[in-house]
Amino acid sequence: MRILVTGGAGFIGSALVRRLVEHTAHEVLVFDKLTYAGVLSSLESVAASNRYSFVQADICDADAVSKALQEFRPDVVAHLAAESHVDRSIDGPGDFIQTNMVGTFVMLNQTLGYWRALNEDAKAAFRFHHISTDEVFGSLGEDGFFTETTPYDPRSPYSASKAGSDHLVRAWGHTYGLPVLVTNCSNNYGPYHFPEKLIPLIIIRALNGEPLPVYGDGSNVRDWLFVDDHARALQAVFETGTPGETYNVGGNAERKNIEVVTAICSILDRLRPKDEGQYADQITYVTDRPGHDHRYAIDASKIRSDLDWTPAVTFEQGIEQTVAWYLENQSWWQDILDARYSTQRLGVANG
Ligand code: NAD
Ligand code: TDX
Repeated sequence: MRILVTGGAGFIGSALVRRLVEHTAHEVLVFDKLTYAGVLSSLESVAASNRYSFVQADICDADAVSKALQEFRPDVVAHLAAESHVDRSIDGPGDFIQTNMVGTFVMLNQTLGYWRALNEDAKAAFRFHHISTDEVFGSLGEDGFFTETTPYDPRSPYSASKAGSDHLVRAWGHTYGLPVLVTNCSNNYGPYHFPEKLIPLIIIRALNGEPLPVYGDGSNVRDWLFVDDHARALQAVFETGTPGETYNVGGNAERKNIEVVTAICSILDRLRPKDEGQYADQITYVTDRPGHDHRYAIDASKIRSDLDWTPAVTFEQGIEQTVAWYLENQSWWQDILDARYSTQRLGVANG
């Protein structure tokens, strides 16, 4: 198949592209603006493949989207391009509305025009796959799980913009018959994760001897999904999922933030012991994120029963691999620290 991947230079997009190029016969076009979060070196291992190509462009640019569709002629659009960081959405929501909502509208509208001109077989086989988040469902208490039918209740500018984009995608499916798929997944982690996110930020700051900021009391819970497991789920959904359906994807690995941070510290104590003391000595509780959602947890039974997908990597295996990857790939993250973002606090709303 020919797969157009928006946001393919990002964390999850690049994991999907590496998987598709290295483990399948599919052809891939990455369509990416290369914002602060787009990292071309994450695609180095596939750059020489003749089944990989790249175009630098904005999903809000209808002409650029149309040109990419007409020239590449995809069977699948895997739409991952987004502004993805909750803390940045608190500081500057405008880019989130623009890229996540307006950009998704442009992708849908241009894709619809392209799709309508396909022959009947190609039309029936085509998929527009929108990659979204469990944050659209809001915040859970101590019990319960998000299912595909949980009502939407987004609470941050980021999750509200993703909820809006999910609604647009389903509307294009219902109204125009575009064969759409939506996946809502939990917190991903793994190699090539941008240093603004909790896990890479903690690893890098620990190695640099800096305070490890835990928001609030550290009791917030996330359901951690290893990024390669997610990439495998995405492939299963666009290859075999039923158009019009939504699939929740989760890691079945709920952890409190403080448990994640202490797990990283103890792995580092073993793999890169400090001269004096332990990494956990650097843990510092800081002012909470405004509107901080308490708990996310996914019920992934639908994708398990319908598409035979389950996560293969446990949290203990995944976090060990991830810490080891950051130890072995300092040049990847040091370039980002030097040029783009150096792990400072974001998202403290100051009125
Ligand atoms: P990321 O921030 O690492 O990457 C986003 C990519 O999109 C970057 O390469 C960036 O350059 C590109 N991009 C941004 N704006 C663009 C625009 N206007 N036009 C073209 N390209 C643009 O994000 P990620 O963590 O890889 O997330 C990918 C998708 O998965 C997003 O839609 C996100 O909402 C969703 N998601 C992420 C997680 C997670 O834990 N990371 C969880 C659930 C859902
Ligand atoms: O320094 C920190 N300290 C801290 O305690 C940071 C950066 C985060 N946190 C907390 C906030 C969250 O409870 O850790 C948890 C994880 O934070 P993030 O890595 O910012 O992820 P989150 O806000 O949960 O959102 C992520 O998962 C869902 C992705 O960024 C989203 O794109 C995805 O939709």
